[in-house]
Amino acid sequence: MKYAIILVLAVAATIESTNGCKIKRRSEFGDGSGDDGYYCVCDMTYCDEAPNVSKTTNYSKYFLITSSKSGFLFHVSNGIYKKSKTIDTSAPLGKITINRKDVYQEIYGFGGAVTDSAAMNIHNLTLEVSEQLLRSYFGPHGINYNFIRTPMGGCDFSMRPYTYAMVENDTSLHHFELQVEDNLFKIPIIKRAQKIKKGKIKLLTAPWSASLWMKTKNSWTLDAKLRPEYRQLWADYFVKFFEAYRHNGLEFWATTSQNEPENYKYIPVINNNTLINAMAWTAEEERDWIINNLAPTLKKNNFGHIKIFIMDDTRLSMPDWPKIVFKDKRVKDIVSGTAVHFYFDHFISPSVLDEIKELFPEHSILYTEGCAGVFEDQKVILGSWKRAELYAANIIENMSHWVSTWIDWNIALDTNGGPNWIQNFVDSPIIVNSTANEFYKQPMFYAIGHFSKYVPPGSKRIGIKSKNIANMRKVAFSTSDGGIVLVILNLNEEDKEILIQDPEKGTTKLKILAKSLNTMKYW
Ligand SMILES: *[C@@H]1O[C@H](CO)[C@@H](O)[C@H](O)[C@H]1NC(C)=O
Ligand SMILES: *[C@@H]1O[C@H](CO)[C@@H](O)[C@H](O)[C@H]1NC(C)=O
Ligand SMILES: *[C@@H]1O[C@H](CO)[C@@H](O)[C@H](O)[C@H]1NC(C)=O
Ligand SMILES: *[C@@H]1O[C@H](CO)[C@@H](O)[C@H](O)[C@H]1NC(C)=O
Ligand SMILES: *[C@@H]1O[C@H](CO)[C@@H](O)[C@H](O)[C@H]1NC(C)=O
Ligand SMILES: *[C@@H]1O[C@H](CO)[C@@H](O)[C@H](O)[C@H]1NC(C)=O
Ligand SMILES: CC(=O)N[C@H]1CO[C@H](CO)[C@@H](O)[C@@H]1O
Repeated sequence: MKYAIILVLAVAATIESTNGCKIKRRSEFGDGSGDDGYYCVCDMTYCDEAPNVSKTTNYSKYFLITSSKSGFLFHVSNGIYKKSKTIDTSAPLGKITINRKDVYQEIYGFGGAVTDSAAMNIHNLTLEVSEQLLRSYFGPHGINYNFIRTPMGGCDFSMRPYTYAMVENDTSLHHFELQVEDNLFKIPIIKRAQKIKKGKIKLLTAPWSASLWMKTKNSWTLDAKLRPEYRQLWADYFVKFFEAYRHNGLEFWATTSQNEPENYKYIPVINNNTLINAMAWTAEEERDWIINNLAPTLKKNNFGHIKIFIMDDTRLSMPDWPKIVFKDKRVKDIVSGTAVHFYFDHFISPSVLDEIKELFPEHSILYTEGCAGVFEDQKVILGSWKRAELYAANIIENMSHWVSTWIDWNIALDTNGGPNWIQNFVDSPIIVNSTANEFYKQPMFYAIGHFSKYVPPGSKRIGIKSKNIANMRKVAFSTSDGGIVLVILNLNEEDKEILIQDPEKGTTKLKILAKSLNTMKYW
């Protein structure tokens, strides 16, 4: 794979918007891929909001929020459920039936990552515009994010590789210190987000690599491991990190023990030159380190409440990794669950998630990282509807297989999809153009919002049955604000009429636009 910087040259035309924002269209002449769509420009003067729908006294009424390749962005309409007899169900229409009695996993929420790069990009906007950006994710008129993942030290989305223990052989961690990336960028951005969200954001972290002197090879990347003699020191390092963030007023909800411990196996298959920050572990090593070092050390230092998740890697590591860890009875009260990344999902059937959930029902499954543009030459594509479909299909499919949380990668990147010290550029739901002091809400932003805004934390996935709905994806929830949400993704090039049936409400006929994502919500 080439990691070339490819600027988006598509000619953008401003058109009338459906939600008040200045929207631009990716030109048909872009790259001939037909991957057309619209994105919204937010600047000093204007930024669109995610519409709030709330309970009405009208028992039959539902709201339908629609975004589409044809230019709808969170467009709200409504309709009413009718008693079945009054609807002509003779035509061979597709049909989706809600089954409220079939109750599955709890949804903990949605979020994204505040990497060094994301925080620097946001910081590069004026205070006013950057506040709009943060409100778009975390504000009452935004898409209701309640998770932030932030790396413990440097990752590829940093300007340089680093840790908090750069002084060689500092085995007492006497010189441990947060860096300029934390102090000037990540901590202020996370605190502003917390303020907007009134402290309700759950923070997660993971290290990408230990200091070079702690590793078996003098290398930031791939198969270099933690030296066995530094296992306790590495647990102490986690405590130092949590103490330093606590000192800055930030508490963590969870940690994983390592980001992508198996990426030494697959990164070389994609790109032999990638120096991605990494540290290799086996499942057995990770399990024993958590039991012997991390968990007792956190407990002893008043961080025992921080949840520990394992793996934090792609499904290529499943089902073996969680099996090896969870079969050991000692982890039962120590490890909360498995963290999964969405790259390579297409290689392995989602049934591995069902298998793990069946074997170990007490351990939850979180999606902790995913993004578009990893495998394509063109990193940032403004207005790509295909990438909105990728996100929506992924959330729908994964939540249908027991996933409780869906956390995006960088919450904001620049127009190249960076910065990234190894030029491993990718796309993001929000692209910042600091030269113009504006940012662009991509179709991916609306795609996540169709779930995160309308399915609040504490909701549960419920069952649905369907027939005759080829090329449509769907998932339903019973929401913690007392409602029902049905999300439907239409991948077809044509509009579709389908019947929606909820035995408690009746039946309604919906017109689902070609290439659209729809959230139906009612109480
Ligand atoms: C959205 O609606 C809910 C009630 O359903 C309400 O609690 C909340 O304050 C509303 N948010 C805004 C921004 O109006
Ligand atoms: C419920 O709302 C629908 C659509 O707005 C309307 O046609 C209907 O009369 C309303 N029913 C009641 C009882 O208000
Ligand atoms: C921030 O803006 C400055 C000046 O426009 C630019 O040189 C720098 O690369 C930007 N930083 C990031 C992280 O984009
Ligand atoms: C650190 O320890 C290693 C192994 O004992 C040693 O080879 C190296 O010279 C030490 N480095 C410093 C700067 O003391
Ligand atoms: C990486 O190097 C290995 C060994 O030389 C080779 O087999 C593989 O095809 C290379 N992968 C790529 C993507 O170039
Ligand atoms: C960023 O803004 C500058 C200045 O307005 C503009 O020339 C450039 O085309 C913008 N970049 C993108 C990708 O829209
Ligand atoms: C575990 C799981 O269901 N993964 C799915 C996530 O979504 C992608 C994209 O739709 C699928 O390819 C995966 O199978």
